[in-house]
Amino acid sequence: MAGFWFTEKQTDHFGITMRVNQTLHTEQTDFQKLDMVETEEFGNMLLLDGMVMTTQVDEFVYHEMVAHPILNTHPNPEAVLVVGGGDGGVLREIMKHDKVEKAVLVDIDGKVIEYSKKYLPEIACELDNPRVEVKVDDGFMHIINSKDMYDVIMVDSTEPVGPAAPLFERGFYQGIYEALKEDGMFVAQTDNPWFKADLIQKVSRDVREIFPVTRTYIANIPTYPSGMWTFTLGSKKYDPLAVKVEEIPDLPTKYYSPELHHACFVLPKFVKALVE
Ligand code: PUT
Repeated sequence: MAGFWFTEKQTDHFGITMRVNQTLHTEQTDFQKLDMVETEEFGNMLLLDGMVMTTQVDEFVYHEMVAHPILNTHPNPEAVLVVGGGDGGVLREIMKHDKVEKAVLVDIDGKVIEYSKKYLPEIACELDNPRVEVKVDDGFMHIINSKDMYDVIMVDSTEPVGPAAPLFERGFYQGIYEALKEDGMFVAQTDNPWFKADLIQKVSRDVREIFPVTRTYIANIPTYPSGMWTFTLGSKKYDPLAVKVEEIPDLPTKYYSPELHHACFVLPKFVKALVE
């Protein structure tokens, strides 16, 4: 039988394995190893440095959950920045919000954008929207050089290794604070509580020291390590838990809903213990 079994090692002793039918593209970019493969169970899948970034089948969970909780909390998210996110999935969700006048996406690796457009077209479909500006650049430097510019910043990075490692440092969150307007807010993907508990604890502490409102929420993403994924939100003013359910628009989504807007912040006790 053609194809092979791919394993993403999530710790030295544990991994997730799935059947790959064929490799569609593979290359070492200037920043990371990029593989686009066709899987049996999850459709086309983007791997960076051997880690699952997105798949056609479960991508909606992650992309919706980065974009909608924050955009349905900020009352006027006109200027939005996405750091990373070159596959375009978060942007696709952002474009569902009419209040967003301009979304800037800064990804360090143009190859991610190029091959997502080719092999993940339903994820990358809004990258050429006229309300979107795509920059192939260093997101960290973009943040450091932006002051008082954005209403909302979303950090859609890889895991905290390789080019993404600086995006989990306290200095980066301080830079985000300064890049935001006076009532701005940000959200970052912050990995999983089973194998990255220390990271979540540290990020939550750092963000809490900088932002008056800090919240952690979770989503279930089957192809990510452990399946349970966290997001950390920092806000200068608005609290996602203060938003009334009946005021949240029912967008065309498959995971996020007005009810889930609140429910996703209810954490299992062992996760809650990490962020308090
Ligand atoms: N940006 C997606 C996060 C990757 C998790 N493997």
